[in-house]
Amino acid sequence: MEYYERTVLRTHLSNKNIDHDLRRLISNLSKSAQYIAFEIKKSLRGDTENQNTYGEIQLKLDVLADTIIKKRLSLETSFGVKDFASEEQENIINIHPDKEEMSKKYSIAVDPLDGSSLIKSNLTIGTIFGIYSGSIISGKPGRDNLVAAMYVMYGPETTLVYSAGKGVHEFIFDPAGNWTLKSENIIIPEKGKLFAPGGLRKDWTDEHKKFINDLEEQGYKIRYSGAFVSDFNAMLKNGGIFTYPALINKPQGKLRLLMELQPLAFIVEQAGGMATNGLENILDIIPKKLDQRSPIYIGSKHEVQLAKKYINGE
Ligand code: AFP
Repeated sequence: MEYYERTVLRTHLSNKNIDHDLRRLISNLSKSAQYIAFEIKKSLRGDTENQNTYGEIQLKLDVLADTIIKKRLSLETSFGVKDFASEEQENIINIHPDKEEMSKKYSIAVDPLDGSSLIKSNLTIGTIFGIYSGSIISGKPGRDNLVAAMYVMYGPETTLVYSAGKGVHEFIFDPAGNWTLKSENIIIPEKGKLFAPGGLRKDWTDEHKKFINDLEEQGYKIRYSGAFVSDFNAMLKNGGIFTYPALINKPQGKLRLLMELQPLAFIVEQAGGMATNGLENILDIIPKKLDQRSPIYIGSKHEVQLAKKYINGE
């Protein structure tokens, strides 16, 4: 199907009968991703002297990505954002201090540029958004607080994958400047043949070592780029498992629950997959603090269930 025949994001959201403010919010964030993609290309071309979109001196790209997302949200007129949390910020910030509390139905947690250490090697990196109803630290498990999640990949193609609880759908940013539908209702294969091991082998627990050894014995192939969002996408499309485990020196692992793990756990469950910390589902965890980290095993059901057996010493 040609680009011009495909459904664009805003039409798709409307057809899915998604709440008006949530539709506007997803569209607003997708627009920010377009600007981030533009700034990444400028930076890769060495065009760092020029000022960025907002007339500021060139910032580190992850800080710039954070700035773009916040600025575009602050320009929003039709709704308010309750909490805004970012990997680039110490604390929750109030994007719309002057808006009515009533208009602030949603909060956002974001990893503005996941994999930013890969920029200089021109590998695929991305942005991860979690959209929460009410406060981000709500005292509720992620399953009862997340209403949507989205990730954008800045790779050979700029793509956007989202779910608002009605399936997982992928869009591609086309030459005409639209997010056009590429695939609807994506389902992760029940079983795959790829794995991402996470961390350094010397820091692995015995349980994790035994799990990885088993996968290697079975002929699974390693796919580990250093960007969670890209490696996750590979598992979503091909089947398999991404893990960043509990390490001997970091029992909570490295990745952040609110900005990275819960959003992608929301998406993988919508696609028929699983996400666990080895003991409980990621979406059943009640986040206690903004930068809470967790071990993660996420992907096809078969491999995640096998991982749980090893981590629990079964
Ligand atoms: P950066 O955003 O600092 O590049 O870190 C990326 C990341 O948070 C996640 O996207 C990767 O899966 C993970 O770190 C890679 O960590 P290691 O460098 O320890 O393998």
